[in-house]
Amino acid sequence: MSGPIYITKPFLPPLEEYTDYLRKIWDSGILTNAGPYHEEFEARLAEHLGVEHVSLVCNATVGLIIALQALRLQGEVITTPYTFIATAHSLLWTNNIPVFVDIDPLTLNLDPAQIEAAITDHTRAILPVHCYGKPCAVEAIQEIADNYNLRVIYDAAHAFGVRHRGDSVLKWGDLSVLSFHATKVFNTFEGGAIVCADAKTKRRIDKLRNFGFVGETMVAASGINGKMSEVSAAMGLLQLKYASSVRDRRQAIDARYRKAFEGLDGVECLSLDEHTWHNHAYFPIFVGDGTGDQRDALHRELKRIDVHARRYFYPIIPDFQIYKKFGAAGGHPLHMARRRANQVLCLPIYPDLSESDQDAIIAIVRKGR
Ligand code: T4K
Repeated sequence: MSGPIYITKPFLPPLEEYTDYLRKIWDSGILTNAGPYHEEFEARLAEHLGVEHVSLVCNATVGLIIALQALRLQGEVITTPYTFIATAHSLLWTNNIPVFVDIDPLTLNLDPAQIEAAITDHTRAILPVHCYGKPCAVEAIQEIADNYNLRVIYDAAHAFGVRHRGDSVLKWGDLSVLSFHATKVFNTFEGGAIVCADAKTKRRIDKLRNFGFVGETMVAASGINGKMSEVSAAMGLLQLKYASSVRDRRQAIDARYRKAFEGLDGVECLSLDEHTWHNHAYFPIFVGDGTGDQRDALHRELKRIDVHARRYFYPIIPDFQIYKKFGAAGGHPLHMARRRANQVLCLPIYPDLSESDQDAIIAIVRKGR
């Protein structure tokens, strides 16, 4: 084993290519505030993703906050308990009330039937997550939103490049928010983007990410500093160049893991959908009976050989002390989310994870499940 193996290792383009960008940034002296690389990256990204409008932001957490603010939401927002803490935090930052409903254990995403059962007179929106990049039940969620006049904001932090039935999954809902954090399939050190369908909404988002300024002397809303810098935008332009080869490498590792665990008792993989163009952002496996014991034992075994798999997402959000008071809609026990959180282990997956390191990981999983 070649040193510690983490869940991910960011893809870094050749340094010389990045220093060319840096030199130009140094020459121009424009470091941030919608500089030339920012503008170029925003346009090229919309084209790459096949969406109408993209607004770059400094990270997805701030992106979610801006998205909620852009839609002027205030009330109950139905969301998933099985996610990273940032999803729920964005609701508290915007004074919305998270209402947690259970997930579908096969997709790890919000269960549409549970969403509908949780709607009250105070519900204003749904905030689903395309967990691990697997698309939510977008058609069913849109139907519910239309029937009850709710807005939908997708936390698409994991869903860079994902296509559903031949088209970008980011076109669903009112807004989608991507993350370009260092640990993501596509990274700009820190960063993210909000995707929307119309120019008017994009203008509002762009205003909100720049303190709410309209021109030099007018402030139209209590916006935030959500801007992406030129060094991040330059990194994004370079990442675009390599996005396809990075995805191919991830797909190959996914296929190798999947084959190794096929038919193996006690290890479940997340299925691939025939209608989805996956980005292979994560490789979660589900181990044990849902008590957490077997999963934790395997987690420790992997650590013993310096492999640092992660329990994304354990514990579920309503089990964090600060979220206990919100709980689940109707006191629901959230059995599915809790069970999956006690079973999940995300294995390392990144472009230069060697085959011998993959084999070492596979051997431990096969032995220790
Ligand atoms: N919504 C969802 C569903 C999300 O998953 C996330 C973030 C967000 C919203 C918010 O997006 P951002 O605001 O971050 O754009 C990480 C990431 O910080 C976080 O972005 C991500 N989800 C979450 C799932 O994972 P940690 O605290 O577990 O990361 P950390 O620092 O332990 O890194 C994991 C491993 O990656 C390290 O052991 C080593 C490796 N690594 C990490 C970094 C930062 C590197 O090799 N290089 C690096 O630069 O949260």
